[in-house]
Amino acid sequence: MNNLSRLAMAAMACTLGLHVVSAQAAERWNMTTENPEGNYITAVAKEFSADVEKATAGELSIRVHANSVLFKRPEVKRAVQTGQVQLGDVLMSVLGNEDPIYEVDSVPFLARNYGDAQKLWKASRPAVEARLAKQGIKLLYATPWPPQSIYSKTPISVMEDFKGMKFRAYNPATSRMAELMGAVPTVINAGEVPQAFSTGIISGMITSPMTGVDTQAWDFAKYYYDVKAFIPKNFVIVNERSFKRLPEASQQAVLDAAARAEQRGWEIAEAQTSKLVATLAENGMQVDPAAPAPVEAGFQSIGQTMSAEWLSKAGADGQAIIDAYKN
Ligand code: PCA
Repeated sequence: MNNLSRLAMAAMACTLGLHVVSAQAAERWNMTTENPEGNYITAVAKEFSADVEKATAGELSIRVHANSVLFKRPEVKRAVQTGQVQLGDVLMSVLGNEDPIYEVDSVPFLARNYGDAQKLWKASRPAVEARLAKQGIKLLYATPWPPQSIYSKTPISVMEDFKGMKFRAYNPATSRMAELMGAVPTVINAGEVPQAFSTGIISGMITSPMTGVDTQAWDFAKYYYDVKAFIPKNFVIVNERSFKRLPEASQQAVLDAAARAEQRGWEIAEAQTSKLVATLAENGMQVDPAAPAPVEAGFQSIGQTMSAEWLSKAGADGQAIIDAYKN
């Protein structure tokens, strides 16, 4: 080693040393979140971060990176698992192909209102936590989306109106649903929805009024049918090793802040839903407070098919969740 590289090494060691000292003073984490500013799931994440910082008196600070700038939806879980980022917020049901337990909240017509969705979450949470724990991931909290409803460029009155329609899917369950509707599923990120509509890649979708407002759906879809087919959730997960490395008091502070975030998320979702639907109408969409009867019936039957399919994939664990949910 020449003198110059020795000098460089010494300088590096010095920097590292300083880094360790400052890390003891304050741990800095990053959190990747999916949604844009203005989305309440992002707001809950930011409040969670502020809450943790306050509760740990600045010992742990969490920087929230919104709008999927760090990782896209399909990459988030792996990024947290491998420690590329400490914390991630992601749609739980995007993991449906990995394990059907993750997509129980996306079985149409199983839980269509917040009360039922909360019961379903209570019944399924331990199984979700157990799966994540096996992969070195800890679940912190989950936030519900508003109920999922239909957006379309053209009016819908019967199930045949979906036939051949290019229909956006955002997880395995919505792909399957589109197929059963007779539509053609196309996977599109939420951020790319406006462009996909305007270029004719899709002409219909099922999502929440929150995502409708985020994407300004009135610019590209005229009709909204408030089917309320299911209530999916985003969950916030943390790399277990990073978590365990925190002082015990900070670990507890994170868990307490997570519990508060969970409570807030469900309250905000419920409080905002009707306002979000009203925003769609105010901007000129034709909002139907329910699906036309034949469409409601069509979804009912799709729900039955998908429930049966889900149960056969999810096995005894799945049955136990449904039993706990129904009791
Ligand atoms: N919005 C997300 C998932 C569910 C929702 O309401 C999306 O459309 O991608």
